[in-house]
Amino acid sequence: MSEIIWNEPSIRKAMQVYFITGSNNCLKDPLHVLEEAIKGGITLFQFREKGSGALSGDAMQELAYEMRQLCRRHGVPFVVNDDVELALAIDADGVHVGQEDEAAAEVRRRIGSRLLGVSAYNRAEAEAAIRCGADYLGVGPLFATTTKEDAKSASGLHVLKELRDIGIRIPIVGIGGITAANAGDVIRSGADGVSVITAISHAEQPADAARELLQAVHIAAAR
Ligand code: FQP
Ligand code: MG
Repeated sequence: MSEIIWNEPSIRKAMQVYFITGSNNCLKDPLHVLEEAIKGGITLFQFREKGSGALSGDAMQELAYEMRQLCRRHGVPFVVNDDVELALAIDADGVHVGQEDEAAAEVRRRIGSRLLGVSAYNRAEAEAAIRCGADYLGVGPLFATTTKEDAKSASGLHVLKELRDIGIRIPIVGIGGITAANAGDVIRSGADGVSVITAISHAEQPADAARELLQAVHIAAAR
């Protein structure tokens, strides 16, 4: 059984550098990329096996299980994208769902106290997600991204500011086109952390990329 007891400080901390990947996002062995990212200090991981060339069936499950074990060995919490069944089968620490996925309230019912993340593009989606029991919001795409084929257009950082201005306090991770160069702006606009695929998975040295992101988040959060 997933042994993590989530509370607001531990969720906020997990948001800092939230790495998402699947086999088709990686230029090298995805397990190697994840191991390097962990060495660099990622604070949360999401398994997202999706898009062209993605694994399915046993191969997908096997990779998910190996990644789950790697995260467990290193004390990095592990979240599954979209697939509640898979998350329960491999005892993930949480599930992330978007607006087109299984309803957040239903996911909450199925996963109990595991971490529940919900994507929000605007104020209405954010408020609905909170009502459904989300533990954190993934807000974006903030900047242009090519990773997700069906991504909406970039919202810009003002969405984060708006959510904080109307009094939303729940942990928020920014997503979409984030790099070490703009991560500080994301934090200063109100996010607790940054979520990335490409910035780490396509890096020459994923460990260095993760370290640079964490440093940018720390510096911005300290101001
Ligand atoms: N935010 C986050 C997180 N993770 C995600 N996977 C998404 C947003 C996007 O359902 P969704 O979720 O809109 O698209 P997809 O299932 O293709 O990823 F907050 F975790 F960073
Ligand atoms: Mg989804």
